[in-house]
Amino acid sequence: MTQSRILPLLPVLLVGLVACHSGNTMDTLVAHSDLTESILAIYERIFWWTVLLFIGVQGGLIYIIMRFRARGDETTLPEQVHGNSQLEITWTVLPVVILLHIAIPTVQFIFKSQAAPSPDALKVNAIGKQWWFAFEYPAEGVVTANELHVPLGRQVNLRLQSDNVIHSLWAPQIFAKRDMVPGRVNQITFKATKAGEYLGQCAEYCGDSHSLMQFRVYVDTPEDFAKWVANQNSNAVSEAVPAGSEIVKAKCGSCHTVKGVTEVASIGPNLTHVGSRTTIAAGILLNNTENLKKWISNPAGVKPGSKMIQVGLNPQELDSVVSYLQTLK
Ligand code: HEC
Ligand SMILES: [Cu+2]
Repeated sequence: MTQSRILPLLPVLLVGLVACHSGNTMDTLVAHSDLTESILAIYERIFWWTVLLFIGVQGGLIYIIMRFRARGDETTLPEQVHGNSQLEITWTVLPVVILLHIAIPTVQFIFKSQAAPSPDALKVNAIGKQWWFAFEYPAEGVVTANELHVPLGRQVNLRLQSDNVIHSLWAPQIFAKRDMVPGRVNQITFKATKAGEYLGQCAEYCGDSHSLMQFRVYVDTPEDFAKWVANQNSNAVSEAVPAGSEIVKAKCGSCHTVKGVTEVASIGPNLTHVGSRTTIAAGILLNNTENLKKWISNPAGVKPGSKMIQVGLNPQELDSVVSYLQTLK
């Protein structure tokens, strides 16, 4: 529905066309939550008023140019008129009506978007780090990174925080941009309306690797979400690669948590179920053997300024660490 109303706009939005292609899950002209659908509806309303005004103003201009142009050998000025109450009232009242037509739904939406979440909303703490996102589900006891799973059709209340600089969480099709400010908790509440995988990006400059600070939102069916939570809740302790497990405990545990193996540490992403994620390093690398090796052997080579240090590992140690991490499903 929304897409079919948007389609006729596309030829006009040439610039947008260059940047977007179908399947781009950061396309702001596609909405998949109650929140983004409301925003898009207001955007469309403003867009069509703008089109109408453009046609009106340009049409009037062309009419006046044709109607009042000098004809033949005319040399005298036409009759000079000062003031026209009818016209003046029209061009005052009409903009007021248009602005009200935009302002009323906008203000209504602002109040709606600030309303308290319903008691059964899923609560998630979203914490901006340099340069990744931690997602904590207090009631479910789940801690993960860069991949936010939410159930389809249930209200989600994100509590946005930061313990360093200001970040901004933005997944254009699922929720609006909102800042993560140190020392306060901002909230955003939404209900996703279509299952799928959506891209997000930090939208507030936050240092060297700001542009490499991405995340994904997975809108799961309620059954898939329950399965995901159950899996995340289990300890993924794996006996398969003991050498890897030892190294992670000794050399990575000061920054990373692997539940049941290391102490709790939150300088880096929780690795308890790192093997179940599709990407690593805040959405910029696919989670595969080659990329895990590339990342662990030289984090700053992948992300300038990375807060993960280069841990000296020989090739054999690297192999066993990577094999071990891959068993942590
Ligand atoms: C000084 C703290 C520190 C140490 C020590 C450290 N890391 Fe990290 N690690 C980080 C930080 C911070 C990130 C997030 C970097 C980013 O995405 O910008 C990270 C990210 C990762 C990721 C990507 C996880 C994801 O879901 O995106 C993996 C895998 C990883 N580290 C493995 C290791 C391993 C294996 C070791 C030990 C050999 C190790 N780290 C040691 C701080 C550390
Ligand atoms: Cu950021």
